[in-house]
Formats: sequence, structure tokens, C-alpha cells
Amino acid sequence: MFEKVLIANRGEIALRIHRACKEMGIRTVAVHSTADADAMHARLADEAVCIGPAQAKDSYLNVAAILSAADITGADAIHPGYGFLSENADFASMVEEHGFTFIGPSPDHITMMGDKIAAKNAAMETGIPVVPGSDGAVVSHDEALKIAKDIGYPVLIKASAGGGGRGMKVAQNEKELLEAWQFARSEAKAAFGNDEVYMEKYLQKPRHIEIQILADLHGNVVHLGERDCSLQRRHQKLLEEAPSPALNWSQRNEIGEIACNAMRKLGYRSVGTIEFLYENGEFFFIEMNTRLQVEHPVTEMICGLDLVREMIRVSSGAPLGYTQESLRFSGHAIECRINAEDPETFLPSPGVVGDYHTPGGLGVRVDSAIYSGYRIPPYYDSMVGKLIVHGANRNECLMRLRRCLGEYVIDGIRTTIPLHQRLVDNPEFINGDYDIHWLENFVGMDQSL
Ligand code: MV4
Repeated sequence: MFEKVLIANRGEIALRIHRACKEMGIRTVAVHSTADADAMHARLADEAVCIGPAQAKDSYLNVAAILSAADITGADAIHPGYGFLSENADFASMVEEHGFTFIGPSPDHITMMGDKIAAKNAAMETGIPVVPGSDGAVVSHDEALKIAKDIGYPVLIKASAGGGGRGMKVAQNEKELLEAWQFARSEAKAAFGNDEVYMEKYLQKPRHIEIQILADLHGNVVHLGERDCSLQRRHQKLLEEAPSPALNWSQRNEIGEIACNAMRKLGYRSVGTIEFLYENGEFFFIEMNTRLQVEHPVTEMICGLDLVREMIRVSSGAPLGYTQESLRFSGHAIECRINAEDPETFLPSPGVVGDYHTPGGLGVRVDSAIYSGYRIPPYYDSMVGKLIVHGANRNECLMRLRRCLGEYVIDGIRTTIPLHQRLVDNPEFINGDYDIHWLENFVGMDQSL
């Protein structure tokens, strides 16, 4: 097992990784920007190294500085968290070339899944159901017309280097197709420096359901059930839950087994999330994330596993030590992402945290790195915490969640807590009756896709 792990991240996830390490008897090294000298992750770690100025590109994305920090502190391994360098295959390679363990998947798998066309091909070849569409890139308007005629309108043009909804455009008919194809290509070129696009049948009212998998270096793979992440605004998730209110046990077991078999065939290691759109009882693969995700706690709460601990264990070569059959899912969990934003306009609201009280009690977890007196810097993501609540069933979970949101005090800044309070009282949400477009309508803001 590792003796010292460098945590190449900040905020709640850096703290989350630190906590897992301490419980495993592993010493931790925090890295931080000059803006984060007072951040909780830097304070709690056994050692802290300043790696550069506030701007992420100069610090949390500064590969040379991070590798130097690992070198001078004598770390054995580097955990990238989510965001920043977590899905950067070159970073993962360089970490390994310098003799450290990258706590995550192989660089080749990161590369494969970062290329959405390659990811979809791999999914298809390993038996995962995918959205009907083009076989690879769509390189001409003529080709686009032909494929769209085959699969039927509406169609969606997507960027192969895509993510976060950029480089995507719907075409409702032949007339709209040329413009959609050109738009997606030019947006993809501008956003990712790569204008390769592909085409899919546009699913109009799907849910977004993702399967968590965990794999060791010895070919053992388990799935940890699904998360329903349909409640998003502008491709930012607001609330996630496990299990999905839309699935039954036979559907869950079936898609979970398909996911595990596929990952075994690919020789995948570490944690990963296979994203699906789910409509009319059918699953359609869209992408795979090769990192720990923000919403991993809802999975932890229903399966009783520490995913970060498991991720570290398998990276050190330890076998999973349990089978799919031995895993038990219990109850229901919901996570609310709390952002330092105006709950109506969503404008960022950085500043100094005043009075601060977090909810507690049975089945309640708050993952956050803020504290009373902490100045939230304006340079990074606006998420200031996650409230994760577990209950024996969805109703108990919702009752507990309402109680917790009512207790939560974060003074001095505006937060999205009031929005969550409105959401958990909404009859459609209470019934679990929502799709990927439902939240946009609920928050009363329009978005083209
Ligand atoms: C889709 C889709 C409908 N049909 N693909 C958006 C981001 C990217 N990761 C995949 N996305 C979508 N792909 C087909 N064939 C609708 C979306 C989509 C979406 C997906 C998940 C969660 C929220 C969403 C919001 C708008 C569009």
C-alpha cells in the first residue's frame, strides 16, 4: 500500500480524498494555489505545497509543478479527483513515467473514452446498447443527409471531442441539417480544436442514468448500481439520486451486468461511470467518464462502500475481495449540490462565509471544505458543498432531506439551498416524474437544447 498520496485537487474532493487516505493510514500531500493558502484541504493535509498563482492553468493544471511537489515530498501516488487533470491522459502518462502511481484508469482508456466516437465504437463492440446513428465521423453534408434519412429525424450532431454539451446541435428536418452540421463543426473546432462530429437519433425525453463500475488490476469488475442525474441545468447537475425512480431490479441487474462484461473485455481498471440515456424502457450508451464523479456519495450511501478507498486499494494492486453477488444495495440516497450562486439568477456569489451550521443526524452527510470565516475565491467552481441524505426508502430520504435543507445555514453568501427547498416540495419531483429537460422548465429559464 502507498505511504504517501499527493492530492492534485482542491475543495471538497481534496478533503474527501484526504479523509480516505487518513483512514487507510496513508499520509497526504495537498497542493494549492496562492488563492487557496487558507483552504481547508491545504490546512488538513500532512504537508502542503504551493504550486502557483490563483488561475487554475498556473496551478491546479500545472503538470510540472504538481510532479515537482510529488518529487520533493516523496509521494508514491497521485489522486487527481474530478475536473482539472483527472481526464488528461498525458498527465496520467507523465505521472507514471516519473515513477508515481496514477490513481485512476490507464492513459489508453482515458484517451479512448475522451474520443466520443472511439468510446461509442468500444461500447458497441463490447455489447453495450448505443444510440442509433452514424458509424463514426460524418465528414460531408451528403453523408449527413443519407444517415439522417436512414435513422429518421430529429437527429443530433455531436462533437467527437465533446463534453458539457458544446458542439451539439439538433436538426428537425433535412432543411435544418446543413446548418446544424456546420454549426456543430465550427463550435467543436472553437471549443476543442477538433471539428470531427458524428450523428445520433435525437432522443426527445430521456432520463440520464449512469452506472458506476469498479475494477481491479486482476480482471474483477463489479457495478455499484446506477445514479439518476436527469436534473441538470445547462449541463450542470443540481441533484442526483440512487437508485433511479425509473428502474426496477431486473433492469438494474441487466444493464449492470452488461456494463461489467464490457469493462472486463476492455481490461478497464479503477472507477468509471457509463452514461446512458434511458427512454421507453431502453438504455442507450452516450459516454463514459474515466474519473471519480462529484455524485459518487449517493452510490456510497446505498452500497456502504468507500469508493475513494476502493480506488486507492485497487490502484495499489489489491484485489476487490468481493463479488457482485456479495454486494447489497440498501435504501435510497439523494445528493444536493450547493453552489455559491443566486438561487434565481444563478450568478456566482463569492465572498466570506459568515455563520455556518451544517445539518446532521442519522443518514446525513455533508461533503464540503468551507468554514465560518472562509473567503470563497472567485477563480474556481462555485460548488461549496454537497448534502447527501440516506433513507430506508425514497420517501424517508425526501422527508430527511427537507429537514436537513431547513437546518442548513450558510450566511454571508447566496446559495442554491432555497432552490433545493423548492424542488423537494414539487409534486412531480416527489413522484420521480422527470426527464433531462424537466429542471430547465422548473427553474423558469429557457435553453435551446
Ligand atoms: C443526447 C440527447 C438526446 N439524444 N443524445 C448532452 C451532453 C452530452 N453529454 C450528451 N447530451 C445529450 N445527448 C441523443 N442522441 C440529449 C442530451 C442532453 C442531455 C443529456 C444528459 C443530461 C442532460 C441533457 C441536457 C440536454 C441534452
